[in-house]
Amino acid sequence: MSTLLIKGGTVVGVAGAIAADVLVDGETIAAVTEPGRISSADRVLDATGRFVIPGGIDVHTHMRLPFGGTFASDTFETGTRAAAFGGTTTIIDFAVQRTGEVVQDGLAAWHALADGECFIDYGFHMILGGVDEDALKAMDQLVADEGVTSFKLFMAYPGVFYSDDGQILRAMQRARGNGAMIMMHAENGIAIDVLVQQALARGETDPVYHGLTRPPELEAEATHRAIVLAGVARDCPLYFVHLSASEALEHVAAARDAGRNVFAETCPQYLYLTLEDQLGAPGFEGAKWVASPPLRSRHEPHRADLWKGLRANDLAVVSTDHCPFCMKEQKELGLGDFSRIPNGIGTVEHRVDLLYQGVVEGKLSLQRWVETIATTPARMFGLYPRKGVIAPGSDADIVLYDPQGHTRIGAATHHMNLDHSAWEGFEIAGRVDTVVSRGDVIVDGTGLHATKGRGRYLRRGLSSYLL
Ligand code: DUC
Ligand code: ZN
Ligand code: ZN
Repeated sequence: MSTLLIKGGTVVGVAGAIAADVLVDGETIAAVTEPGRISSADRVLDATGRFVIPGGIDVHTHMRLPFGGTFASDTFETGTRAAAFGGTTTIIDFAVQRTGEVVQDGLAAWHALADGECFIDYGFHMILGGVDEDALKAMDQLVADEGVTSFKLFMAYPGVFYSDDGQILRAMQRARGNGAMIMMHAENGIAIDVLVQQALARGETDPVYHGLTRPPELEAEATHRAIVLAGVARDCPLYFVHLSASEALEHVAAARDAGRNVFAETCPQYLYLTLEDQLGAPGFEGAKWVASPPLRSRHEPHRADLWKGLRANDLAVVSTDHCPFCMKEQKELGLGDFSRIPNGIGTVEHRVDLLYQGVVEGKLSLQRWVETIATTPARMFGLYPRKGVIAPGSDADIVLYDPQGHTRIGAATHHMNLDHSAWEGFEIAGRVDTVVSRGDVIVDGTGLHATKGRGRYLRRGLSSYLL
């Protein structure tokens, strides 16, 4: 097996930043040593001036998600290639069971989409679009046999992915029994649909009304309701996806203060973008930023509160909710009717950089950057210590990050299969320099050095955070 020595860098982990060399043997980290201790290897990477961090883990992506009569534009091939360029070496995507479908068939369909296509390692959560007796049994089987240990439910999207409170409670009770994590899309979809119909009846059809008909109160209400239901299910582990609003965060913080098994993630779009600046762009332009939950108002404290929540660990993870749709022929489906715009933003390539910008701006410590983009995601979803840490025995998924580098984001240079960028013109005071996945240098300054299909399916264990 060949060896790789990463020397002269600063290894950053949750415990701090130290000058250290990293020796990789085959696919695995063999040693983390004081600088200069090992002098030779089959290949040497000079990491002088670079941060050496665990590869990014994006636990919330939607490659080829069927939505609103179309499919998310990234395949597992294009999406995982883009992720690799951005320093992400593992994704967890959402397999889908639609109402009336057999859960295992949905999982098989997602394996068929990903198998042989990925540049990086990947796992699956399961979206349950129809909680019934068969789906509940399937939860046990997926946890026991398939390495799928987390299930997403929707309090939004009536008639599509929506689960009612009874279905949610039953899934939570099952999860309490088998150790799975319930992931919740918390928006009151029934009330939202009323507001949407009222807005359309008034002739309010522009993209900005997507945001105005999904107010923060309806995210907060659903968040609180889910916390109550999980409590009734004997404190079933509960993880809120894409938390966007201050009021929802307050409910999560209160539950955590009370010692509950409640966790949450946010996404870069909620940390940086706003209803007025992006979603409210003139004409149909705002469609680029139609996602659910929506971008929140710049005149309310959401963004500052989310950064605070990240520092305080009330928000444990930053994922992307990567769900790209092109303007042409996809977002355009909602011309003249915002409710028909496919929901989603493409960010899988930029999460590591966008969160590093938080470090540059003094909103996040270096350690917390690594913790929220890699270490906690691995622990939360049963991949630790195989992933998420630079330590002997762990997979050699490593990013060399150059704090002297510079990144300018835009559609002309990104690798996602997307005809625009939600991040056009964003500047980052840092740059992904080299990306190592299980010992292979898959990206460096000269480009991509990997073939599709090298990425492996990850059977995940239970969350490390379970009591
Ligand atoms: N939100 C989105 O914006 N897109 C896909 C699904 C979701 O919950
Ligand atoms: Zn969602
Ligand atoms: Zn999502």
